[in-house]
Amino acid sequence: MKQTRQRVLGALADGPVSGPRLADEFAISRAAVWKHVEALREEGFVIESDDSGYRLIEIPEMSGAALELGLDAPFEIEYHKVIDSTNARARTLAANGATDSVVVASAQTAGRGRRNREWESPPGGVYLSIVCQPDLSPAESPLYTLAAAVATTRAARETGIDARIKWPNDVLVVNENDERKLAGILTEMQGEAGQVAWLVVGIGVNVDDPNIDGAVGLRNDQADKTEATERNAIETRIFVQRLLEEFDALRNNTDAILPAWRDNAITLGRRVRAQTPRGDVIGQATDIESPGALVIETNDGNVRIHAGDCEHLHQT
Ligand code: BT5
Repeated sequence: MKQTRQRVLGALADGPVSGPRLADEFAISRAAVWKHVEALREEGFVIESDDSGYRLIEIPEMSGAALELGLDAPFEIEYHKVIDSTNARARTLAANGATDSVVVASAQTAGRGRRNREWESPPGGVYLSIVCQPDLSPAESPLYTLAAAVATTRAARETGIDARIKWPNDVLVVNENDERKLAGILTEMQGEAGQVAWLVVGIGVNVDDPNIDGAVGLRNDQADKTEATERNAIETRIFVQRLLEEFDALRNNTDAILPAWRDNAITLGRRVRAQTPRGDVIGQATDIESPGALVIETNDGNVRIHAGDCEHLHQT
């Protein structure tokens, strides 16, 4: 049902097409065609009909079908205007056997960060969780967090902003000495006996000014007004599609993840303080090693940090 609707939408996007032709092409009744068109209209698509047939006039900014339209990655997308947490919903889907599903929402009422921290999720943001069943051991799963950070950074940079990755799971916009958080990533998984059963990669991206200390939105970094006006035209639908396409490409080419991460990271070369369960480590961040360890050069030699929070320090 959903697949046929998506194919009807694809045919509409390719040009005006008559009801009988759609019925023929997809071997369904004309009444079924009409029902699909009505359902798409309800989802926000503007579809006109006249003697020559149906004509797609407008695509909604956000909807499951709109996000799947023209998407060059094999994800099935479920869209919610508001949800408690896309990660919570994605975990339920994953536990029921789903894979390559993505839950997208424009607002969350109970968005989560790492270690039970809150992720503020006002309306107009992009909150999404990707469910997958990768052929990885649980220890390798940080690679997917890195891939998500690269994908988010690349999609954000395509909108014209200077996004950079901060280890391990933040995407920042950097202006002179000011770093603000554009996006955060929360990866959750279940696995045993050396194999991940499912993995959920949750990505929260600020779009409009979130009005949160230290945060920035895709549409509101402190660039000059003309650029900012252009940025207002950023289509969140295209941004989400580009993010998912980049993520899909990286998970299918895992050797490319670390080099791409190095290219987009701002943490490397910086003096950092990493807070770990075993105490703080201070030094110069020099590299990232598979599956996601930050290498810090300290007075006592190189230390590898596998998880924790990281603070960029001013150079001394
Ligand atoms: C993260 O945690 O950065 C991971 C955030 C993941 C959110 C996504 S949204 C889709 C999916 N569904 C969910 O429920 N979660 C995921 P962490 O590194 O722990 O950073 C959390 C900290 O970031 C908070 O303690 C605040 O200081 C700050 N923060 C909260 N909301 C923010 C926002 N909207 N923008 C920037 N910073 C924020």
